[in-house]
Amino acid sequence: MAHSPLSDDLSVDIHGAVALVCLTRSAKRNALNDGLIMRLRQVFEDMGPDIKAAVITGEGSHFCAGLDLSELSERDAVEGMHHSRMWHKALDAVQFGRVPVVAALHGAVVGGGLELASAAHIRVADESTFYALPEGSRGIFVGGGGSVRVPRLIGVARMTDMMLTGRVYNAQEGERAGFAQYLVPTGQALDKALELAQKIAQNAPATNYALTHVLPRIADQSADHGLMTESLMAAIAQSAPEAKDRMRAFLEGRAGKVQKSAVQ
Ligand code: 1HE
Repeated sequence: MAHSPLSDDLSVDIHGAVALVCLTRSAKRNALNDGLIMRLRQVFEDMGPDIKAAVITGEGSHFCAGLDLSELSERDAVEGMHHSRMWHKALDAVQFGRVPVVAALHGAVVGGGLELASAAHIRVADESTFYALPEGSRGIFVGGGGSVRVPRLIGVARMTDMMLTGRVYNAQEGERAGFAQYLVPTGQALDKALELAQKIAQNAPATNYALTHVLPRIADQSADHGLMTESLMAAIAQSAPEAKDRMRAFLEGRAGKVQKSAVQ
C-alpha cells in the first residue's frame, strides 16, 4: 500500500486498484480552505488508469465542517463568484473524474462538507453522522454545487427546510431521506466503503463510465432524449469484448448468480 501525504491537509493511500483520499485537517474539523479544495481537484484530475475506484473520507471525529469560515471575510461579489466556480471545478472533478467515488461519512457532514459528499457516487454513513446546511443561518447560500446536487438526493423541499430552519438530520433520518445509501455501526463506514470500492473496481470500465458520466446526464434530459442516450450507451457497453466475456461466463456457469441478500 503506497501512502502519499500530499500536504498536511490531504493524503492518498493506494489499496490495489482503489485510491483512499483522506482529509487530514482534523484540528479544524477538515474545514475546506482554498488550498485544500485545489488539492482535491488535482488528486481527482490526476487519477491514473491503474485506479478503478476511490474512497473519500475525513480524519478525526468529523467528515467535514464545510467551508473554512476564516477565509470568507474579505471577498467582493466578483471574487465570490470565482470562489464558488473554483469549488464547482473541484467537485466536478470528483463527480466526473475517471472513477466511481464512495464517500465514507461520520460526524459532521455539513455545509461544503455535504456538498463534497454529494459529489460522490455512493455515500456510506456510520451512526455518528449528521447532516446540515448551516449556510442558511450564517447569512450565505450554498456555493459548492449544493443547490444542484443535494436536491437530487433528498428533494428541493427538504433542502429548503434545512436551510430555512437549520434542521439537522441524524444518521437514521439521513439514510431514510436519501443522503446515504448505507448506514453502518459507528466506526465501520470506512471499511464498508473500501469493500464497496473494491467491488466497483471489478466492474467493466464501460459500465462504471456509463453510471458515473452518462446516467446523471440522462437524468437531466427529457424522457425522449434520455431513452435515445440510453440506447447509444447500451449499444457501446454491449459491444465491448469484456461484456461478451462476462455474459459467456454466466452462461457457462462460471459467474455468480444474483443472490437474495441478508437483511442489512
Ligand atoms: C472551523 C470550522 C469551519 C470548525 N471553518 N474553522 N460550516 C459551518 O458552519 C460549521 C462550523 N463548525 C461547527 O459547527 C463545528 O465545528 C462542528 C459541528 C463541525 C464540530 O464541532 P466540534 O465541537 O467537534 O469542534 P469545534 O470546537 O467547533 O471546532 C474545532 C476547531 O475547528 C475550532 O478552531 P480552534 O482554533 O478554536 O480549535 C473551530 O473554529 C474550527 N472549525 N469548523 C473554520 N467551518 C462553497 S460554500 C460552502 C459554504 C459552507 O460550507 S458554510 C458552512 C460552514
